[in-house]
Amino acid sequence: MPGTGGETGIIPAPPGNALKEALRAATFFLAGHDIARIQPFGAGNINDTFLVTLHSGGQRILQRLNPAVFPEPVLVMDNVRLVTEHLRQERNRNGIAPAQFRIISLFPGRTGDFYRAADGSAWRLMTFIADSRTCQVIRREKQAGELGRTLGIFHRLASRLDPGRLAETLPGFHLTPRYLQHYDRIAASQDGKDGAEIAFCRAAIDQRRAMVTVLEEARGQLRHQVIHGDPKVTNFLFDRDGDRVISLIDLDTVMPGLLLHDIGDALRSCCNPGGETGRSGQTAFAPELFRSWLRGYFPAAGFLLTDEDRTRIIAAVLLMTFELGLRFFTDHLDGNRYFKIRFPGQNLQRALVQFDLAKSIEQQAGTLESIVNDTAAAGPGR
Ligand code: GN1
Ligand code: MG
Repeated sequence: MPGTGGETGIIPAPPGNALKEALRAATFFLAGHDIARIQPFGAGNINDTFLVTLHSGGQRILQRLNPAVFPEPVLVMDNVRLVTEHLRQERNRNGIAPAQFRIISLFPGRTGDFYRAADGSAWRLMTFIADSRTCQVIRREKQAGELGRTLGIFHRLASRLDPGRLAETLPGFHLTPRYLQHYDRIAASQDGKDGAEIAFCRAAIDQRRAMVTVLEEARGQLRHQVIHGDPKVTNFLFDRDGDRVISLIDLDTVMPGLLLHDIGDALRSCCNPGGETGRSGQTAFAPELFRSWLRGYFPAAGFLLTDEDRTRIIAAVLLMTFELGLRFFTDHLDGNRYFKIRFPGQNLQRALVQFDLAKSIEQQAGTLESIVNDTAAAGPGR
């Protein structure tokens, strides 16, 4: 399987080939003599990203879509184009300055939007948002508030786009019951020689089976619209010197979905100061970051939520945390075909962190419930 390192699923070590391929892709978009440097960039779990520096000093982001995850890159590109154009229009209409909410653009290539490599993978070139930085984890309340505010703006700007116009590039992406069925099939084919960590994950899943339908059962009463699909901490760009968020990137998963999918996923990422790669046993959900995030989100987009949405915020955070743990664990059992790993067992380690986080959310459910009630009542977003 290209890009995931074949049978073991470990990322291939020599970057030489990847860089050669990146250079070939870059020259589909740019004249070869304009390119000064290409270097690996970021740490996404799916795609391969490179920073291209031009002799003029300009910079671009070059990205290879992982064909094992995105078999239909044309649809992904169509969605990204449609959403970025819509966001731009709505940003103007809402009087938001471009510098406050920056939106990426795609560069056209010589004969189309993307370059097809010999292995079938698709490459595209995008703007690099200069003077920005990512944070690996959130530790300060102010930063959490900024993440909430920015996702709120994204939801508000996307709220008037007809979800029917977007392709469902990853069908059932947040359909947790579907992930559980897939897990059951994979787990049934295992030889049953479980170590303690595998047994822990199996038990963590079995204990929570009943909750996987919590959003699906209420779907008709929940806000459905275009969502981001992957609002984790590292997809928000902060300005270089301050704590202000200036962009929400990685639009490959923009899709019709529930606002609660995004809210749950954003909070499970933001309120875990240990990070997704932290040590299991040391993971805890931070209620003060949760409060700040909601204080940022509600005034920006809280009005989009129904009362039914509001009462399920904690259920959604728990569900998205559990879902990601389930996805990591299933991929570990299945030979790491989906999420890239840097060392054997990394997906198991990632799963343990999410299951620890789920437990921490459950233990604090009462506190979190009162935080939702206090912030929702106080916020002008209602
Ligand atoms: C993947 O591509 P990246 O690293 O931004 C995944 C998300 C997970 C995330 C967890 C298309 O995102 O759903 O929440 O890893 N993206 C896809 O880190 O599956
Ligand atoms: Mg992504």
